[in-house]
Amino acid sequence: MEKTFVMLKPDAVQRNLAGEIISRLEKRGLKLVAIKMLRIDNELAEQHYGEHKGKPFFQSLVNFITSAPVIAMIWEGENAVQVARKMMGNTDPQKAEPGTIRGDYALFTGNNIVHGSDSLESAAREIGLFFSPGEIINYKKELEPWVYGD
Ligand code: D4T
Repeated sequence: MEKTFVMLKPDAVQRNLAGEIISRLEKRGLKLVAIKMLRIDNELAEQHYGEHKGKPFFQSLVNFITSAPVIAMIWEGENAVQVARKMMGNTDPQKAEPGTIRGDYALFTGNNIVHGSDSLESAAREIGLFFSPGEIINYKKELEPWVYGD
């Protein structure tokens, strides 16, 4: 089953939105297989956002993501990468549809409360950056047939 990396950014934690966002992903039927709170340091921030190095918003992005704790997670499910991205909505919350996480809880691109991997390759890279294999829990949930059918 596909795995995706999701991170609740510092603004989500500070604004008490962590439970709400986790609840949405859970209720959709995705399965949480790893979770940790951490304070990202500069080195990890630069690795995670390496593709944006050199862009005008890079430094503010690094400053923001290192400013307070985040919650890093791995969610598993069929087509989990695209399903989670769609639930998050447009990177710019003002363009995100109501009903999406950003469309319901954010107003500014720099503070868009949540990150989700944009491809299977990014998911594998980001999972490797934030988690060791032993931190990923392989388990069964009895409701899976109710989510996916038999
Ligand atoms: P992340 O990676 O945080 O899930 O965001 P997206 O995948 O939706 O969008 P992205 O990689 O293009 O941007 C990464 C991160 O940079 C911030 N950002 C982005 C910003 O502050 N100003 C900008 O102009 C852009 C494009 C927001 C998300």
